[in-house]
Amino acid sequence: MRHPTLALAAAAAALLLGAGAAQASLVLNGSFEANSAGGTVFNPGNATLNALVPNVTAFGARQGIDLQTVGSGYGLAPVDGRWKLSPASDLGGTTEAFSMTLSGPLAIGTSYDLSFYIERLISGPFDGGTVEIGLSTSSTSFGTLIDSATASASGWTQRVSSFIAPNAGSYLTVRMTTAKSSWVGLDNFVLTGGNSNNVPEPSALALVGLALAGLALSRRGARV
Ligand SMILES: [Ca+2]
Repeated sequence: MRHPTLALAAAAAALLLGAGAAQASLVLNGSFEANSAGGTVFNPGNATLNALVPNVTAFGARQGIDLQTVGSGYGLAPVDGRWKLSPASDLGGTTEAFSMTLSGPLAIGTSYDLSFYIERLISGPFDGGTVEIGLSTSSTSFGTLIDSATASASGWTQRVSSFIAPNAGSYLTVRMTTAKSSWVGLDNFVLTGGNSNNVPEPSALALVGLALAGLALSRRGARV
């Protein structure tokens, strides 16, 4: 690169990109890989599931969120690791719901990025459906709606969204809607942002500013 200010700007941009990529997810067990199950567990009661999967708390009125592993017979293999969770709901009736513990409370009014995978599962009248995502200060209540996703295609679909934290929640929550009899696979919840790691270093920002200023000056000079 011939222009020194351009090289400086490129270096600063690389620093910024590097800072973003290094972030760890705030969800403690969002891929459900930490668990003490020996194999797929269909229709466990909430207490049973909660004892099997740390940092996951089932709390819906309908109980039976499946913990599925490779070869369960329903849907594809988990998209990340060997385990996925599969909540269901009854048309117009009760729903399964769970929360995932975060590494700490989110900062109200701050932007966060969420990614997860949803899979359409079919068994009798239970066919795909819509999940709602919430942020809650309690492990056993849904809290405030921040996102939703529908499993309408076959296979896994990645859902990516951003939200402004509506409360200082320490729990990411999931519940099925009851517009139809629903059953989905879920995996790899990743939540980033909101902390100092996500804010560009002042020195990096200053580098970008200096580089841009230098570039503007050199361009102005070139025209004379
Ligand atoms: Ca997984």
